[in-house]
Amino acid sequence: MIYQLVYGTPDVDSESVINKRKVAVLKPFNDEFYKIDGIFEDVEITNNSEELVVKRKVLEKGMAFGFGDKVGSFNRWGKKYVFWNTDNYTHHPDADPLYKSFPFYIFIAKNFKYGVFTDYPGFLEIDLDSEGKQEVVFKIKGTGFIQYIIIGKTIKDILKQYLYLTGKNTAFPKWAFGYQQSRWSYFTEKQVLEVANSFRKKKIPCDVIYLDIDYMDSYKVFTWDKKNFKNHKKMIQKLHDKGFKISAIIDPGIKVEKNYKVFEEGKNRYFLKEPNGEDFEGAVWPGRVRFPDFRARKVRKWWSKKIKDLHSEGIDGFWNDMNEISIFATEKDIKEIKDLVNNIKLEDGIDLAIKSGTIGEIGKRDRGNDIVHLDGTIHYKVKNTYGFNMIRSAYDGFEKNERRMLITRSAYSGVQRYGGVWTGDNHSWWEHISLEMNRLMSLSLVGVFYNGCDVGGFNGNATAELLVRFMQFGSFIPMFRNHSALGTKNQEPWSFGKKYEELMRKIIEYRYRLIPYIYTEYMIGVMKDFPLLSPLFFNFESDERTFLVDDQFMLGRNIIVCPVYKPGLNKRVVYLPKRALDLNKKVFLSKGWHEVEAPLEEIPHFLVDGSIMPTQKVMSYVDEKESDITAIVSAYNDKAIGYYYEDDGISNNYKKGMYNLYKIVYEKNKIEVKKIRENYLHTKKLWNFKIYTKHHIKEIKMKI
Ligand code: MIG
Repeated sequence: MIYQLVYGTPDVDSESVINKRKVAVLKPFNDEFYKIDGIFEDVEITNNSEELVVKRKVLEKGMAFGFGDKVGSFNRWGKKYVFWNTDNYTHHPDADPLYKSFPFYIFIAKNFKYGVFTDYPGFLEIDLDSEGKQEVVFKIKGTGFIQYIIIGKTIKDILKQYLYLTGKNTAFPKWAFGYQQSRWSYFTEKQVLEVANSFRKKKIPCDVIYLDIDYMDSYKVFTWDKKNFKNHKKMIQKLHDKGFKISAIIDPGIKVEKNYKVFEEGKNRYFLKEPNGEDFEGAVWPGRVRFPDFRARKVRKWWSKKIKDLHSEGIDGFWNDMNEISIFATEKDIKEIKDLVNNIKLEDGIDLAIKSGTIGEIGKRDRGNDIVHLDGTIHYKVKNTYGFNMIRSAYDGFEKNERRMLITRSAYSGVQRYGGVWTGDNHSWWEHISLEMNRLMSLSLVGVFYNGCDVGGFNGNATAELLVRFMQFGSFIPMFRNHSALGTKNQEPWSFGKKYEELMRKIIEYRYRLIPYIYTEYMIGVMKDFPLLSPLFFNFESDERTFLVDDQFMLGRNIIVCPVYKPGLNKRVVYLPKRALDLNKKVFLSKGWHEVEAPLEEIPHFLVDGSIMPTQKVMSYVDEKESDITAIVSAYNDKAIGYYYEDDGISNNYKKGMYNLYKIVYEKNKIEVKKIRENYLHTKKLWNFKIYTKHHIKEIKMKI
């Protein structure tokens, strides 16, 4: 059940909600409203011309999960959060706001369970009882907002309803689940090809190579550097011939330069404006830039055409960066600094730093917030949807029936309709392995199923051990992309000598073995609205202990992953909500806490009892060749169920039912294959079932 509450008089549409049918609209404070027990006791609203504050008493203390990739503890209860998309590039435990706004959380108390989605795309603050008085407070800088209360029996059901409201996930191409290599930057086409060739020469599987900002001519979007990427068409061809896909970065800032086509087309037509009607300007990588107003349909159309052109040149995917909007400085800032030079003295101490902008994070300073959109909307009221509309525009640059590989750094609720996200500029810190676990689980809980982080860490220098542990973790998350920053130590799998290269190869190879399982779980999840990566409690919510486990997660419904995130450790404690097969040792462990071994070459991970995991042979890239299937069967009591999904992996024909889905039931020595659907070309394969039971290990071979 979804209730819509309208507070004050909302004056902007975030466009996050697609489905208003079947939503019960409630007026705060009428009788109906108070009938929803436990949620609406004692509501207080205050407003003045600048802000609107809604305060609510909560009857029971509880836990809250969600808000996407914010930092801080996994359980969000007890803190205040700001939603104001910001390029906040040091993810220390208190860094807030960050790049994205997903103002949705799921509240869980003893007697209640519900989701709260506060749909407001401007400045929003949500205080989840930071004062400890069992009070939640929603504050906006605006005249009104819409909130949805989603009531469901289970967390799964609440998330499903949230996706009913904000839209289903768009399915990524199958190759997006292969390994991906990135770096800021591979500076020349020669370098790009060298990296790609190294993967093939060293027999390390890889599907995608990324191009960061240096492929462009002076950072001009939709251009190529004439010197370093002189033969980019040839480069693309060579990469494709070797089975690679290419993803190129796209920033929103358009360089102000006479005769630069994109600028000339956009000027005085498609860009955000100053209050006086002139195009707004800021400084980003290209120098002086202007920003397309993606909120306007005609601008999205114009932009999507450019994406389409680049796509037809052979660029397979895109990553949208700097779209918070991240702006280094504006004319106003420069003026202020100039004034400062004359007026301020060292004696002014901290004031000097604050005023000149040399302290604090870039976006925390309100740069250009009086910008105006083409439809007259003031930017600060819709700021959090800038990235959302940018990726939406890229989405339109593809053929309707084609799957997109699109990720964005800045986002807002509903972004899953157009693409996925990565968590921005993390560090090569041990703490960030555990942080990223929390962030990715939280992204899944706000409905973004294709998510990932810079594996290995973006800023700072990785050590060999850290990289191994980060890669082990990364090999079990939806987007397995290694990325690192300019000036940091290289992080390609071979960067730490032979011994580590061997370890890294094993990690990546294992990822490729798991592709049939990963892809099956992902696609069923896209269709049925459950995430590929999830916290334990998502699948085991009747077990209260799972809510306290924030350093393990599940990949699909059957694998429990327990990364090592501290140096020097060769053991860790794991919690199993159900008996499971240790996939390293191939022994069963019972429900409960265990200390398990975790030497550097192993990441503890478990296959839940009663399930089947289909795996394939290692290949250099996804779908390089046909493969037999080896199915690991975790059947303590001689019983297990598994699924196997297949389709073309690149089109949206799955929406028309053109796929195969088999349910495989193992019971007492017999395998039964049930066709749930067989609407796609199917070539029979040899399946080798490796069955683990409490008594013995056995094998069954058959063609399916
Ligand atoms: O100001 O394009 O998060 O992934 O490598 C830094 C350069 C701009 C930030 C992105 C990062 C990317 C980098 N970008």
